[in-house]
This record gives sequence, C-alpha cells and structure tokens, in this order.
Amino acid sequence: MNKLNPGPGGLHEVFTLRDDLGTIGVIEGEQLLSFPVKRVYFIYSVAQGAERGAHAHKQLRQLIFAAQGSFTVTLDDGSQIQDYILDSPTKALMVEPGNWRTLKGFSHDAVVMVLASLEYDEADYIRDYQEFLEWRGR
Ligand code: T46
Repeated sequence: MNKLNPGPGGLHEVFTLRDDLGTIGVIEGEQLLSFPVKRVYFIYSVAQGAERGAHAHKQLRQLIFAAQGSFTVTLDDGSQIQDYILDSPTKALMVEPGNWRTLKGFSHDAVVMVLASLEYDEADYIRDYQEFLEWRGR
C-alpha cells in the first residue's frame, strides 16, 4: 500500500491485482496493519440518508474501506476537519484514536469493512462532542 494523504487519518492505496478472471485487493504488511487485528466488522443495508459514527475512540485504531459502493468519512481531531471519500475497494482509510468520526453519503449498496485493533468496548467511546474537545485539551 502507498500512503496518498497524511492528515488526521490517512488514505492509503490498496495493492490491487487485476487479470481476466477478476480483481484481488490485498491488505498486508506492517505499514498499514501496524496493529494486530482483534476484530473485523462490516456495516451494510444502511438506511437512506443515515449518518453513522458521531463519536471518537480513546485507544481504537481502525482501517476502513468500502468493499462495495461509496460513503464519506469525516475526521475531526478537535482542530482540523477532513473529508475522505471511500468509493472503491482500492482505497483504505487509517483512523487513529482521538478522531471524532462521522460517516454519511452512503450509496444504497455500500458495504463498510472495518479492521479494528481492539475488541468492542463501550468504555473506549466518547459520544459527547464537548467531552471529546475537553479530552483532546481543546
Ligand atoms: C466507526 C464506524 C465505521 C457492537 O456490539 N460491536 C461492535 O463491534 C460494533 C462496531 C458495534 N456494536 C454495537 C454498539 C452499538 O449498540 O452496535 C451499535 C452501533 O455501534 P456504533 O455506534 O459503534 O456504530 P457506528 O456505525 O456509528 O460506528 C462504528 C464504529 O464504532 C466506529 O468506530 O468508525 O463504525
């Protein structure tokens, strides 16, 4: 994978092999999988117009990509806000801890794939924006 844009998160190009039989995308190596994957989850059948996320994580690192369809991830580190359009399985977004994230603009067929560094733990979430800003020391 190659890093395309550094920022509050980071968009990476997924190594992609195409031939007459189809396409294989490969996520491997320590550059992106710099954490042991403890959980894989996926989100699909998203209601039209829905916005997901609206929280931050204290420890969790995640690699997010669109296995199918498209959506936009907005990352806010408390001072900088950046939109990332995930519209191809050839792109993957690394989301570091301490970023308020929102996901919106889902296509009807969107499948969000997430590789996560930790198992699910509600205690790792910050779901209040003011609390997030205080936690970031803003
Ligand atoms: C992120 C985006 C892409 C579980 O029980 N286990 C899990 O692994 C997850 C992810 C969720 N849940 C439960 C917790 C809540 O009761 O499912 C419900 C919705 O979860 P959450 O608010 O986390 O869903 P999203 O789609 O708003 O956010 C999730 C991740 O939390 C977030 O880090 O980047 O997906």
